[in-house]
Amino acid sequence: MIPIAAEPFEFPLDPAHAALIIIDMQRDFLEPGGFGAALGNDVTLVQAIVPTVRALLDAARARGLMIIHTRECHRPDLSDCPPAKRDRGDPSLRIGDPGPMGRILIAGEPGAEIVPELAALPGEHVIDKPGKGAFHATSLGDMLVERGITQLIFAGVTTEVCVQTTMREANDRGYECLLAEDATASYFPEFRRATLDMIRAQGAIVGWTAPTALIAAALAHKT
Ligand code: C5J
Repeated sequence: MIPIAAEPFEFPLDPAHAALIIIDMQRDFLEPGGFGAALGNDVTLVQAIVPTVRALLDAARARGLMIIHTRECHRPDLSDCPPAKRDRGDPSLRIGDPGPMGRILIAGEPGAEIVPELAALPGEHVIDKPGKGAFHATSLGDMLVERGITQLIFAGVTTEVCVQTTMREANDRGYECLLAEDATASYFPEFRRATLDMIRAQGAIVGWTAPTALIAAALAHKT
């Protein structure tokens, strides 16, 4: 075990049983013209973490961790998109509508792709998920069990929506969850801060948080 000086207390990293999961670093959330922007958000806030997520990804790759990238997207016929999701609110573009990067949040369209700086390498896993949580209606749970994974390191967007939902799903399934504090972002900085606080509150009720530099240093540590 490699101790990481995490919050609210030390995280005992076990690299042989840890995976990195990068949530939804897609053009539709990070670039103008995508779903995030259609909801009225300033995408520069989430773009800013790309270099930090890349540093964490490089450290995990160097250590040989299992690496999982998720993409929130739907089938072209929208059969996996409940009307309650598509019809809610008043976005300038809804899921499935044509936009500057193709149809919004549709698998196979340019907007659903992961940004080039963080694109998956051969051997890394890419999970398309119709929900906010990555365990819902995907094979993620089976993949992790098959690999004997017990710890998940999280990065990605948005902190309070898909990252937090997936951490809670993982926590309920018995995984030890560590969120890289500076490798996650929200369109609402106060929501990011509140999510970090609620994750580590009450003795790590959902999991731990730590800066990317400490996680990367632990991953580089020779055991
Ligand atoms: C949202 C996500 N915010 N990836 N998706 O709708 O957090």
